[in-house]
Amino acid sequence: MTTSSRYYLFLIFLLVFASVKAKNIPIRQSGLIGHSIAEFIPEGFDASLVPSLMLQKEPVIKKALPAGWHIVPEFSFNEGKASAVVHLQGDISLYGGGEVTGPLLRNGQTIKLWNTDNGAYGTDGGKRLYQTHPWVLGVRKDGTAFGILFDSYWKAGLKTDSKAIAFNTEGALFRVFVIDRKSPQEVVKGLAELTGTIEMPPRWSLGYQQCRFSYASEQQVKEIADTFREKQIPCDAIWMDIDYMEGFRVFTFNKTNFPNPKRLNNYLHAKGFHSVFMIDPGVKADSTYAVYRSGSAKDIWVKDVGGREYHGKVWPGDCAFPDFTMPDCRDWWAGLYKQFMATGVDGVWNDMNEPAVNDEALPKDQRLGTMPYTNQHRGGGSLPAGPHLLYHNAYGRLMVQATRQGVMAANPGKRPFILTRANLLGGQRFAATWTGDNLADERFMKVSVPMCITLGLSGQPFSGPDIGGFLGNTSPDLWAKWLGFGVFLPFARGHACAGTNNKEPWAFGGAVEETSRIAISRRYRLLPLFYTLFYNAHKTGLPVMQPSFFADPKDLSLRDEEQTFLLGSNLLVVPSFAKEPKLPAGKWEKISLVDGEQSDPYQAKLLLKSGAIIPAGNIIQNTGEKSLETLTLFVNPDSRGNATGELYWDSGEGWEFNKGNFSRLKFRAKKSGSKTILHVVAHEGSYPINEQVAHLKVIVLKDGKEYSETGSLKQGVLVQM
Ligand code: MIG
Repeated sequence: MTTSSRYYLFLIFLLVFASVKAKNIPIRQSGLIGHSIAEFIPEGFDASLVPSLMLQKEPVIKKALPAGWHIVPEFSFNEGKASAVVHLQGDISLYGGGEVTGPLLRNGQTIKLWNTDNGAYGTDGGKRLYQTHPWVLGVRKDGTAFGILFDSYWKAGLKTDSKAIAFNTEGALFRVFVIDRKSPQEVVKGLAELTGTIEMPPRWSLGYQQCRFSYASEQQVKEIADTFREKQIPCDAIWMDIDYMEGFRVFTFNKTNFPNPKRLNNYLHAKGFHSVFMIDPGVKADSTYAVYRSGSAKDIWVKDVGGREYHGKVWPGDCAFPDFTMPDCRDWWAGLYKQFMATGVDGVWNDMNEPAVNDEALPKDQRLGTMPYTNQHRGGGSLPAGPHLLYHNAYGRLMVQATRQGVMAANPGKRPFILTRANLLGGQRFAATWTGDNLADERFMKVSVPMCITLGLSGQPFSGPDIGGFLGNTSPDLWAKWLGFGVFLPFARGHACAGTNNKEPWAFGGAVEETSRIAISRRYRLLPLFYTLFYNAHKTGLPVMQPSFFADPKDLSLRDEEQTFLLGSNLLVVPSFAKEPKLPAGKWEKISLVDGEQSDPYQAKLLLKSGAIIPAGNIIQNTGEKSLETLTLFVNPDSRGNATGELYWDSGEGWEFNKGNFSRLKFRAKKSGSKTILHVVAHEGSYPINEQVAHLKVIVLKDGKEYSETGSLKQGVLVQM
């Protein structure tokens, strides 16, 4: 029996046996699988119909639910479609859902989980986007919190209103995981216990990234790179969009415009740049094309309902699509990266992997924008065969798993950097993300803040928008405003659609060029902080970018604050567009990083929390330069004169840090009479950080004034106030 006929038999079975009205389904099994993490398995759950791809490992029920556990999902099943509802008691602030537009506070929102290429997607919610995150975070009035993971990626809707959270799928019964803990931070860490964390990214991926659809030739790429260096605007990577390929054939290079990728990559490397190249899933169905031929020989293409090789139109014309559910296919795809990476490519950008298919030739009511739901995926390993309706929302996630596998195998000594447009909850383990085709428009600029916060609350800490806006022309004013805070987003990349104006930092005139230089230099000064936060995200799942209400989860006035955001838990970023933002209580002190920022209205304001210390480095032109030559610590002593903070550092590349070759410093500042004394109070790891830090500069902030002194890591610093 073929996969699809088995699937249809299953559907017929369901239609015959399901009662007309939604049938409530009892819970077959429940219990604790971790610290305050419960699993609920409905009667009739069949793992082969809802294979898990979000969880990092298969959970094991260890204990019964404790008495008084009150968040219990109710399952129902109607005409083959499974749902779960969680009823809410009291006032709860809801968050999450992954890549969504609309407000940060998700009470009263509905999202459709069906990965879709939906350019200019609007800003008030409701539209489908590129990713699927069936996850809701709830925060109670008292600051305690819970999270609900619906473990199904069948096509679904997720409705979060004040009385209930409802997840309605078009597929079989699924499991639900509930985390109930003392704070939202602890719940987000619990999500990481279920779905894993990001791998440590290479340090260069935290620098500023410059992209355009497309830099048209090797010559133009070199000119862009040279201009950054001439103008002393820091930058770490130049991105190659689809036009570098030969006729949009993936894993090829255009013979006229990119004849020698190795030469280009060498050139970029010599100037301290890295390169990122795009790879799409669609493979041109062309029997003279080696990638298509090898895929065909391996028989790894997605099949249509009749068992024939499916073709859909994308950039290159008719394409076959790798069936990433098959382990053989993933191995084959991974293998393609060997030669590709050998040209010196540093990072990979996987686009169009919803997958997007251009079916505009079809009548409007028949267009899907993707492959037919009945297409067949063959699975293998732990994945059963299933229709596209089942695997659609996992397609990008499986693609980046294979990409990561290939990039790792090609350069085992390096940390992969992969950016993906489509993904699934848990997919942060494989790739970073950006928020797709936004518009050069103030509303898109503003919504980019809650979008990235929400991704962070949904397991994906490494995200950012196309700064400046992708579609449409960007005005100097919009660019300056957006970059002024965009440099503090976890992923900081400028990008522009074909046919729009130039959007490099110098393209908007002299004044905005200076604003751009200051903004980007500020990010580079904060590289030690960013790196520390990424390490923490890798270790614990705590997001790099956090909502301001994390500063005080009991303060109800912060619950819908979405103009400002925190970097880690100590630094508040207030974008220049922010109107009357609600600030967390306490004495936050303004810090200043780069000359000229004080008088530049486009720069975001940076406020340091009372009792906190954050590390900053030098202004460098790329992350390969000496960031820590002067390590600066900004200190905001609390009312008793105390403050603490930390720095994580390592070589920035490779895996030696896993063997102890890193340095993790803890700092403590204390008041002593009219002085503040700063010491390193703990030092973990064997990385020789003392060789990097020639000077330690401590800046103590008090009532808007700075007091500073220079010393060394070993001796500490005494600051006269
Ligand atoms: O159909 O590769 O979102 O970032 O520049 C458009 C060209 C395909 C969509 C991506 C965008 C990229 C563009 N791609």
